[in-house]
Amino acid sequence: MLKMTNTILWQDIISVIEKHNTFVITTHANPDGDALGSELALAEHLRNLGKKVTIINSDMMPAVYHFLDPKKKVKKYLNTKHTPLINKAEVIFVVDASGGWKRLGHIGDVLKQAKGIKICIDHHPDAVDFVDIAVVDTDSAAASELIYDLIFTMNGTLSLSMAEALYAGIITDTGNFRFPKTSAYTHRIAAELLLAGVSSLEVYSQIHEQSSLELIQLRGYLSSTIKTAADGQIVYYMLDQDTLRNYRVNTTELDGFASLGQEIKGVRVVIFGLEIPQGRVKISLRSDSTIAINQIALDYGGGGHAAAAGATIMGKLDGVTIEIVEKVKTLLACF
Ligand SMILES: [Mn+2]
Repeated sequence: MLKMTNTILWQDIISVIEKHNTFVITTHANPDGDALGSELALAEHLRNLGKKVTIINSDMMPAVYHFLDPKKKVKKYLNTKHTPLINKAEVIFVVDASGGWKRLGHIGDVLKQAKGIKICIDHHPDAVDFVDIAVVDTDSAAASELIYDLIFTMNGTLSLSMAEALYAGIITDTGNFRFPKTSAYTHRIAAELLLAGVSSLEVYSQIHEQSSLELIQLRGYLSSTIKTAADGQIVYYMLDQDTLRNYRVNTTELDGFASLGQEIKGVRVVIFGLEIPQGRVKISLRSDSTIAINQIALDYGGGGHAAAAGATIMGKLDGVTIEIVEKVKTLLACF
């Protein structure tokens, strides 16, 4: 049976929306398609209801998502400009993040102290109690599904731009409808979004077919460095800042590099180590869903889903990456 819209689930949030006028929407650090799609669709929905809405994030929007935001409604947090606005907001929405204020990047501390009613809408499995009202559904494939559900429950009108934002959110978080949380309900929502005018090819192309030649060549280089462990059940590879500079590629363009190893037959876990400034390594973990790798990420102060997780760790690129490979080896040995 298909999951049905749950009015009771949304009741508290709907009554807060009805009673207030100024809203701030934010999401996790390094926002992805689902984070941005959820923010943009929710913002437009609230504006349609006559509300004053500002979207403020700690980090910049990756260029591939600019097509969703031609009027540049998504702002990067600037202390002097946005702190008064955040303090004045009656309601603060946190979407696609429920792991606490730290997940939101440097804007988190400001939001934490703000007086407005705090609401969280998310689907991550490591939710903590940090807001006044939370709807966290770990069965949802994307936060965009939940935003769709809220808009639908409120009888909101779905414009083409809202539908595109939600569709972008769903395809990025489901890996184009292939990850395990992709449900019949996901496809039902997608159907509604297509009926609202979304072109699946156009959205896909905007997100996945905008690479520079250098990026593809870097992927070729990285592919040639892939190493295996545990009889090929684990693959791992790493990228340092010098190589990134040589290929003239930005850290923000590396979306999808973590799943590169998943295309190899027999691979259960992929570990991608990326050297980032200040002596840190960003570890991305992917699994084929037969094994949950988010606990390893959590142990290092990171988080994520069973099949896709990550953490930022102090240390040297090869040292940190090998350490994680060893952790995964141990984990695999237990299954
Ligand atoms: Mn998400």
